[in-house]
Amino acid sequence: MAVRAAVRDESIKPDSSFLSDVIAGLAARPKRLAPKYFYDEAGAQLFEKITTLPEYYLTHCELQVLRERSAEIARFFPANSALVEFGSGSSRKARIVLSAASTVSTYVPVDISAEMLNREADELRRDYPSLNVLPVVADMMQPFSLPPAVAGMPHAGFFPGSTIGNLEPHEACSFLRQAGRMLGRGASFIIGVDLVKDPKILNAAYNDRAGVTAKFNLNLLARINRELGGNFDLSSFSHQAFYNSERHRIEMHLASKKRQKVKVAGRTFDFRAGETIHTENSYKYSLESFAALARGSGWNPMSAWTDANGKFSIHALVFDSH
Ligand code: AVI
Repeated sequence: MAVRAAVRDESIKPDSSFLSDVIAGLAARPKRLAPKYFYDEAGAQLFEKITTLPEYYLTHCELQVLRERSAEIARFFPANSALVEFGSGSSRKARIVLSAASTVSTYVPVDISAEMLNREADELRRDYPSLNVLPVVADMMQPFSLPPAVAGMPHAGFFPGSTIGNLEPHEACSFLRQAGRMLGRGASFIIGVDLVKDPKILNAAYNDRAGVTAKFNLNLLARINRELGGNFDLSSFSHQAFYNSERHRIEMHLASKKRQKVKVAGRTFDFRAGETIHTENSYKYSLESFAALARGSGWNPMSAWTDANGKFSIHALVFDSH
């Protein structure tokens, strides 16, 4: 599952932050829930399905850019370097760049799911016998330590999928700074970023005809029912996703179809008809606005590539700050 440990936390126990975040989010005005809670097992499977949908161009386009530009991307990986992937999931995209980069001697996949990491690491060792694979179980949004074995090596980062778009721009900036401090001065960073485009294409990508994105969104309520003893009636909420052109983001919401009360962990929450829970933002950048964000976070934009239709971009950055 290539999802985005950025927005996933499988280690949640019902009595931990999931419960307190849900209670606080449903009590807030407007109501909100963090997108990292989408990714329980059912949510992760639904996301995998989303990446195969015809309307969800992001994955197809990013794979196209990675395949077409793998040789150019590989030039950003110095001799005997360590490639650190943030939220590695299935490492499907890393395989494309690793196959083109003989200079990478160590691959450090970072993910919150130990089980997936170890399984994928075994397969990578089998398929790339000369590659040293050193997985790290961590929440990549928090500072974490790299394996001591890569200490003296040049580092490069890899963060595909436009998961950076699920962060608020100020959070994306903190994430980039933190990654830069960890990877070190002179490190390169290859990042996938979805681009601003015709709202029709954006709206279709998050309102697919098969209804998978709607299921993915509603699964959050099902998860609250399963894990926190909630009594959400899923049929009385609907999926909403629309492009907010002022803020350059897709917003996802769950809208209450009627006036109703919902109980979670013994607490009651009132919904007005039409009231929504804001569940996700997915920011879209121009090549320039992402380069500006990178610059403001201590990174020097070096190259950017897009697919033939200019829908999705891959940026190469080099860390310039201390
Ligand atoms: C993981 N992330 C980049 C996806 C996105 O497009 O923002 C999550 C997603 N939400 C709805 N569809 C996909």
